[in-house]
Amino acid sequence: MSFRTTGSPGADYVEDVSPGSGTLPPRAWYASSDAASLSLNGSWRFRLSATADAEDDAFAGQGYDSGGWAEVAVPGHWVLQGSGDREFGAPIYTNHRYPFPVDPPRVPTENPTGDHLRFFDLPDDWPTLLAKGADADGTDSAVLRFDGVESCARVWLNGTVLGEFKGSRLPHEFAVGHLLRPTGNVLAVRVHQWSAGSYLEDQDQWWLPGIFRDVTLLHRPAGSARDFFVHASYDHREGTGTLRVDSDVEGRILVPGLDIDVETGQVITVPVRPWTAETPYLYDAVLVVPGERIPLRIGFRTVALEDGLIKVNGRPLLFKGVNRHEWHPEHGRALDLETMREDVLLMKRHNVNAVRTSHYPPHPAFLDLCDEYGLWVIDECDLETHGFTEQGWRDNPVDDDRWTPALLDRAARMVERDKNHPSVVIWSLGNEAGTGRGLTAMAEWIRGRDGSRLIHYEGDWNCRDTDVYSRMYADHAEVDRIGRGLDGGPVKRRQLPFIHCEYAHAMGNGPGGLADYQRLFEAHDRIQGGFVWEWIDHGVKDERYGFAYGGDFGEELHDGNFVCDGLLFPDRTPSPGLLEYKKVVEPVRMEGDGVEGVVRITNRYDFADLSALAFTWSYDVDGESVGTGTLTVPALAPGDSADVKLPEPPVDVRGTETRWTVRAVLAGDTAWAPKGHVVAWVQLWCAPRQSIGVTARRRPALDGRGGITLGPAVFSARTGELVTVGGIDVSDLKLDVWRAPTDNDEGAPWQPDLRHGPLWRKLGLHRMQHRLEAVELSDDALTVRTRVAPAAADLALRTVYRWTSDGPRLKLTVSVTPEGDWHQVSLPRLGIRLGLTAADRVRWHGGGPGEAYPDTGSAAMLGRWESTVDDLQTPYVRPQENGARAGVRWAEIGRGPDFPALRVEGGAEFWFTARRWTSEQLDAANHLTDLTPGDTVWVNLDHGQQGIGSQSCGPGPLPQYLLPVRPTEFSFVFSETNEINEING
Ligand code: IPT
Repeated sequence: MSFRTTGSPGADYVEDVSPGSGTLPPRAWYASSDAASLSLNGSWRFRLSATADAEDDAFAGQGYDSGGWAEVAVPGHWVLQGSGDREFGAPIYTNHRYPFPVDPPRVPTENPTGDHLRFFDLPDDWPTLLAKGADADGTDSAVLRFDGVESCARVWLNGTVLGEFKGSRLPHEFAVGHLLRPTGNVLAVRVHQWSAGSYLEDQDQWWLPGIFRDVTLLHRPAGSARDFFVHASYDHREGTGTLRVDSDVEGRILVPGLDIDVETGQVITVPVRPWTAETPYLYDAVLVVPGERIPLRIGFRTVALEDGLIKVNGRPLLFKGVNRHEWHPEHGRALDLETMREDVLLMKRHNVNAVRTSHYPPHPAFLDLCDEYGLWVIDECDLETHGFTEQGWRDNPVDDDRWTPALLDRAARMVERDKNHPSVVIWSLGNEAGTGRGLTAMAEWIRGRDGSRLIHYEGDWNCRDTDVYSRMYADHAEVDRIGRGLDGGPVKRRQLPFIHCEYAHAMGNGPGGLADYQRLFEAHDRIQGGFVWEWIDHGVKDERYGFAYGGDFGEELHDGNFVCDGLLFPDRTPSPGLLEYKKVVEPVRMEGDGVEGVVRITNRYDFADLSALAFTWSYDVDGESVGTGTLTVPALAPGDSADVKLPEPPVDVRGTETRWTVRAVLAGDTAWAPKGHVVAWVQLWCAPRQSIGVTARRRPALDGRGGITLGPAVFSARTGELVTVGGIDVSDLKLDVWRAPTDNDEGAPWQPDLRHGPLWRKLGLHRMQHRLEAVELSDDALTVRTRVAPAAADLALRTVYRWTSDGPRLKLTVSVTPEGDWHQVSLPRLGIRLGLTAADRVRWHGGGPGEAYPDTGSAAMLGRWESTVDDLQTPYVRPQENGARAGVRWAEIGRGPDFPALRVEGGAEFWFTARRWTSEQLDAANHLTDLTPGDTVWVNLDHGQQGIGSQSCGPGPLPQYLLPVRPTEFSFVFSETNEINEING
């Protein structure tokens, strides 16, 4: 006899592919200005069970004693709550693999199930209100709304089961008016971590069960609107907007700013200011129906596919976008309004103009913010079945008709909820779900319901269902081919615009190559921009590690720190990648010739003129500004340029490096940044740097105590190693070619191209041995000859250190000659490293203030900068090479006031890095908490660094950013200085 047919008898709905039962049809998300609502957020009673059917439904009834239950915060994920010892289980991170057997629609018997209870009384005026409900029996007089529950819930109110639903990041509503009581209401929600819906929610992120968005009780008065659709288009030829608001319940629509007062369903055309992400003009309006007034913010804009281009209001646009997952390091995907606003403000301040809501519709309030501050949105449906790739996409739900109702339900819940947002210009069917009839059905439904927007889905390489050709992680060469229309593909695709919906994988240090992509995006009309992967690292705040990533919770399967691949650190501090992106996509291009004193200014906005910006100049001598002023720039229209004359240089300084820095700044306060905020900048040379000469005037001499003296320095006579410069002790100065591989150096295992990190390690670049061959004293130099090579290989770098001095200064010339077959290898870095004790502060003239590498250096501004050693570190969640300052002319490092500092000048400009641990320690660390500062500060002075690329999910560094192994000579000049005294902490 079989008595167990499904994983959970009594909970059959869990494995049912249908979207649910008992819920109301989807509709627009809005806040009524006069119909009451009651937030049920807060502390809820909570009981966790190991399986879906461990407990019966007695808890949902009146009078149940839940006194012994725990409490959780709603919105929230239970695995991120409870006591520190993971009282309620732990988060699981997998990229695309399902953390359970692939046996659709079955889910594990072990199915963490959270019973939630909320007791509430109605506010005093509600009983009377409810009596005047939307229908005679009061059924619809109140609606209970869940904005997001992962992954499946059954709901009871006062002991009556309302229904079940799936679709975690979508709203679900029940009519509850007839069940409400003035006092003592019991809302019971049983939430299952795993359900058939989990197969559709295989996004690359933490699996986080719980009621993670708001729960709200909405009074629905008789004659309330239910659903409405705002159609607000813009005719750019006429300068007019056409408005029609369709509403389930007839009423009037009032737009005071436009003198509009018309009936719902009526079409009206009037002159308007259009909405764009650059000029987010919204008209306050009210929809008045017999039962309520609904405030609206209307943006007039028209999205069209025309001449093979995505156009808004008649003009093609260029997306400078990011992929945004919802993330908070303590609350997971339960974001509060201020965190959402912070995301939007950070985007606007970093010149980001678009968001793909990867890979599900965000909290609806986020879209209100996008409307208000101005961001283009690709709204993506809550759908990903990526794990089916493990079985060659066999049984993929999107190609199985049984699942189509669930897919259509998800499409409808997204479109209906978000249809009134001007910021949403494209609907996306989902992400990484292979191909199949279900996707076509979704596209057809969406097109039928809303013909005013375009449809996106990256997996549709033939563009069968979509209006835009979209790809992820295409390399630069392919993007160029696509731009030139040489990429082939079916006729339909060839006529469509291209967007790079994911590119520039921002995992760890990087992404590299952004500027090269942007040049291609700007060069080809067909390419309408891209969306960097991704906005924020999903690190989980953790006592043990600072921020935890995959594997830190003992998951059976996990994908490590692949979940930390954002432009923001988990605490929302911008990473160098975001600063680079800001510079690369800046909306004003400035170029020119500092000697001639002319700067060519081009408006790179798609819609706005330059009237919101002011322009300033600074004249810099050896990195220090000696004069500033403003520039008068015409309010150029989008795409227009003007040549603007710079003033006469304020000083005439020969023989020093001089340059202009021109900045475009906000002329006044905006909603997203204050007056003076820098939007774009450029530096133009007047006179280049002269490299310093050191004439060899001193003779090295044995000091009779085992040392060799030369100018300010003492060396070991036995090893030829530098011991002191002036009063400063130096240790272990030698050639260094190793860096702690970045995530992008390591590359993803599936990458077909050469992965540098693993090759470096295989060759042994991290364990180079230095064999001393000779210490030679001559009339004017100390020469130390070495052979630097890894065990087990016949590859080597013959390295000669030649030391000379003019008295106060000590010059080191390093010559490196490769031996053996290095032709397939490039080096992580090439330079010297040395140890200093008691060094805390650094001052330098070069790129700053932040780190830069060969293909991430756009945002490094030349100037004089200073920092503590600790502040030079970039806190990548998984420690790796970081913190290099580029284009350094000279650097001084010392303890600070009243102590001597070591000054280093480069023969050529160099890369400067200083840290309290070695590269080997950095390499060995898995979390920031593994890094323990030692007494020595390790300083790297690099002649070269390899670029970063984006191979953790995309292409590696472009060839021009590799550091090939070839005969090389470079030099540094050391001296002792007291100038660091000028730095006062
Ligand atoms: C791509 C996914 O769409 C995205 O969700 C994320 O996983 C990203 O990669 C990597 O961080 S899929 C990629 C493996 C082609």
